[in-house]
Amino acid sequence: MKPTHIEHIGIAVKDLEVAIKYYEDILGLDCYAIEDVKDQKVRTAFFKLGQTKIELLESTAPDGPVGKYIEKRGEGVHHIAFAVKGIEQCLENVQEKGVKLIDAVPRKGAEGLDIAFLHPKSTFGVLTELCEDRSKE
Ligand code: CMX
Repeated sequence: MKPTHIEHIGIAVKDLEVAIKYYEDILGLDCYAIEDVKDQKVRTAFFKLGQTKIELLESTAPDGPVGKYIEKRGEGVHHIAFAVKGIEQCLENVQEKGVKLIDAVPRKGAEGLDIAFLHPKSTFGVLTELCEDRSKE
């Protein structure tokens, strides 16, 4: 596996609108999309910086992954997403090397990407996402 770039950094926030204001007014970035990802129980806001995005994540349910994360650890960096080619093969390869997968099979994430998570207990405490954009194929 050889990621091409960091696709996005996911940041858990309590209030999406308040956090968007910081990224826009203080850091000078533009929020170009807000999207509900229902099966992940999050509302997301996106900013682009070069090839990489910042993805703000607000929980829409206390029992969702981001709701639980904020309850336990507070706001902060939630995950790092690496862009890869051939995500199914990548998952097979990392699993063979002993990494615990959260998603053995990719699913649809925000912006229509194919995504899969690796377990933070296998990745030095950093929840790691692999993602592939097949929309232009
Ligand atoms: N980064 C690092 N560690 C994390 C973590 C994160 N984002 N989320 C949970 N953990 C740790 C917890 O602190 C806990 O550690 P300890 O046992 O040492 O206390 C351990 O993982 C288990 O956490 P938990 O709160 O009991 O939660 P679960 O085991 O039920 O779930 C996880 C944890 C990572 C498997 C789950 O959050 C998950 O499946 N995440 C992937 C999906 C996701 O995060 N979606 C949101 C973003 C979607 C998007 O980008 O569109």
